[in-house]
Amino acid sequence: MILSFLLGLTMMRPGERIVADSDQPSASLAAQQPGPLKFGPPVLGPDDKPAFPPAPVGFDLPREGVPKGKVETLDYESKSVGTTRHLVVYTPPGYTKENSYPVLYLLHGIGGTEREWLDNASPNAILDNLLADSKIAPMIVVFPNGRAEKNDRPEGNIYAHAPAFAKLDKDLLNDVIPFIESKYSVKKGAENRALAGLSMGGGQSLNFGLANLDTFAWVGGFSSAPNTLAPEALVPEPEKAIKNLKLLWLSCGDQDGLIAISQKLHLFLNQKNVPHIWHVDAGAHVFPVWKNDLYLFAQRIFRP
Ligand code: FER
Repeated sequence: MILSFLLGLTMMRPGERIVADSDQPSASLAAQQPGPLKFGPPVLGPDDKPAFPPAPVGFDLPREGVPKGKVETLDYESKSVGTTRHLVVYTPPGYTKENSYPVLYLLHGIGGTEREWLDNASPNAILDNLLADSKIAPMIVVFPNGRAEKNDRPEGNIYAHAPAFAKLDKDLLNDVIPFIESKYSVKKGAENRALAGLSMGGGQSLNFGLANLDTFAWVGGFSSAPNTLAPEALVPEPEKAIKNLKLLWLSCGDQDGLIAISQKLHLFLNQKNVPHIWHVDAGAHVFPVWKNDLYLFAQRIFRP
């Protein structure tokens, strides 16, 4: 499903996500049920600009003559959730057990599932093309389901399931990663694991990545949602983050009302001298922004 989401904008564009606005007729319903927080229109400061030029046209389209990676859906037993769960895995073209690979764990948004990236962003084409152009390290990409509860489909009021997103760390650390590392030829150690995601998955990546610096050295939040912890809670020990992280990536669209969350973290990280990338793209809370983020982020992970 594509969740439409309008954040700080007055006009809806195709493919955009909506945030229910409590001034709308459904106000009484919204008052009783968990719903999105309201954010005003983005207020941009001097730092809020692109760190990199946008991806070239066609970066996300399958290119003739470019070897293609493999995408498969697998089931694993999750002890922490107590069910068999699905995840999607991309292995790069030429994947062989003779080699071993770093792994990017890439998380979806509040209305998505393990298929959201695949169904909306052609991440496999983006990665195949980057690899063919020698712009990324060959890597495995794992797309888990971010809703750590027995029924993990985006049904009913999707905001009511925010607490399940907050529990993904156990599933990720104790079930998903061991499963992937037993099944694929994977390089171990934090410097070979990246955690990134969009919106709700961006908040999860910052929350879990920064709390588990022994597990992940490359962390990225794309248009991170209100599930993102406060900066002081995310980075309680700046020295430790500075020492352990190889990349901390923050990005957001310049028309996305949620940008205030990332702006606040960016300013805190600057105050504490924690190196990071702050990339503000042109766009709202939409997949074109996240595709570009994946294109840029993938080129900066698993590098010396
Ligand atoms: C919220 C607004 C947006 C929220 C979550 C989101 C949990 C997530 C959006 C997305 O994943 O696209 O108030 O609260």
